[in-house]
Amino acid sequence: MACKRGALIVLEGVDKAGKTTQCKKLVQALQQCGRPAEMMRFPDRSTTIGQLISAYLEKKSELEDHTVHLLFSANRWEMVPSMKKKLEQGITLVVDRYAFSGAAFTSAKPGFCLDWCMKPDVGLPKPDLVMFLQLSPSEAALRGQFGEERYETSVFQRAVQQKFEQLMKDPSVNWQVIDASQNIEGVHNNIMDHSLNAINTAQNQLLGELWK
Ligand code: 2DT
Ligand code: MG
Repeated sequence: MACKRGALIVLEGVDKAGKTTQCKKLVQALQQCGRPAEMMRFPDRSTTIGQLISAYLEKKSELEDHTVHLLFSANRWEMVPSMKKKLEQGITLVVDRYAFSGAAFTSAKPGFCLDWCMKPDVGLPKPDLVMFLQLSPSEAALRGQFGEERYETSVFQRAVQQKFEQLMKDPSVNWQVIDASQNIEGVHNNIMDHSLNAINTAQNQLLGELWK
């Protein structure tokens, strides 16, 4: 390796846990201490596939449930070449949602099993660290109303939370549960500690393949 690779760091969690805020703060803090870092998010609504997904989430279109699941996965796969390139260049990627949201959200729908939902994402770049921002449904409710998009109801979010809990039992993934009920700085400090550890460890390891 010409230079040490960057780490693939993912933030997951239910709505209102603060994923996006924390991803932004993490990228800034890493850059400030001289570690190249960039933020990504899934779904990436900017691509052709991402626009189909975005219209579906905004309830401007209907898509069959298996179909939209595969589109979410395709939206990750289409980014893989650029992700690998950046990691090889030594850039740490901080990702707002990944395959875990994919499996948790679809498997929370009736008629889907977690195993089927994981399959399309098998072999994606494996995150060096996945932080789950843990927030109870009652604390999430205190942070305000859900939005207008599809899936933004407390009943569905509770089902999603249960699926995440099943996914977190997988010891092949480096899960860290973060208490998201603390203040923004407290959560950030926690996330920064885990991230610096992951960056140091990743430097000496090959990038893995998810769920393989
Ligand atoms: P944002 O509000 O973070 O833009 O998410 N989702 C996300 C899925 O159902 N499958 C996936 O693979 C991913 C990445 C979670 C938009 C919504 O899309 C859901 C919330
Ligand atoms: Mg949202």
